[in-house]
Amino acid sequence: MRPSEIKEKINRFRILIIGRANAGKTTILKRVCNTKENPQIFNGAGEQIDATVLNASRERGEHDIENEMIFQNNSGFIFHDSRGFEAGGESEYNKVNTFIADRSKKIDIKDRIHTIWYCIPMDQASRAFTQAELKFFSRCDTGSIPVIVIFTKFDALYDVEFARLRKEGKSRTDAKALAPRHAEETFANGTQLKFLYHSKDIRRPPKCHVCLPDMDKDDADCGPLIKLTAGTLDSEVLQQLFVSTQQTNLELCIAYAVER
Ligand SMILES: Nc1nc2c(ncn2[C@@H]2O[C@H](COP(=O)(O)OP(=O)(O)O)[C@@H](O)[C@H]2O)c(=O)[nH]1
Ligand SMILES: [Mg+2]
Repeated sequence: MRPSEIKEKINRFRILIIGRANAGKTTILKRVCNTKENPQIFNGAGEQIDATVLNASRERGEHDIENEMIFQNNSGFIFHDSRGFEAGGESEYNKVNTFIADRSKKIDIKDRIHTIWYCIPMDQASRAFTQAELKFFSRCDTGSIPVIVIFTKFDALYDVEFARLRKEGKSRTDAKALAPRHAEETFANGTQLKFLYHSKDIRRPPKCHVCLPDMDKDDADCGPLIKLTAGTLDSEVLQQLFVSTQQTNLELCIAYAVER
């Protein structure tokens, strides 16, 4: 598809993905669009940003929140990427907040943000919420836009559990087999989720969350994220729009078609 054709497509589902650098955002977007290619990037005025210029700069222009990223492979999605507000910086937070507020005022449904995916990586030593995350979930008014937290790199917790099971004397084979389920249980009963959904400091908790391991692997499965996203949309128009982007997720399309 030529860039002009890509831009012309009207039926699009617009997602804002937020998360610190290296959280695994781009990896998830590629997985969702079933591609290994980098996205095409358009600025706020709809002009394509030159790929040769982008390759020269490390940022590749992905982190201006106004920019639209579209993957040739699945142009039903438009993504906005925010690298979050690493140090809890007020100006970065304001940028995200303003962007969400501005987009919410758009009259045309296609210009609004339809879903927010907030990525929190599990491969960090502390695994505590950062100031940026606290700020977002205590203050950011996302209105009617569903916010889904994605606990990315969840396989890091498998590794932790594997080490623990080995210490308990389990064989390598047993520890490997048990680690994922143990990690999921430990996490489900752990402090992070309790804090996210029940702390009085978190005044605007997400709608739901999903844990995604091994998104960097070839056989990665982003199905749980797709299903959850479809499930959080409250209008039928948006549900249909979302399902129509699911070229790679036939099962979901069929499920909705049957329901209707
Ligand atoms: N172990 C593991 N590594 C991942 C996963 N997802 C992404 N990565 C790696 O994390 C690094 C950063 O990913 P990227 O998508 O570029 O992060 P971004 O900066 O948020 O866009 C890359 O080296 C990925 O291969 C995952 O689910 N598990
Ligand atoms: Mg990225």
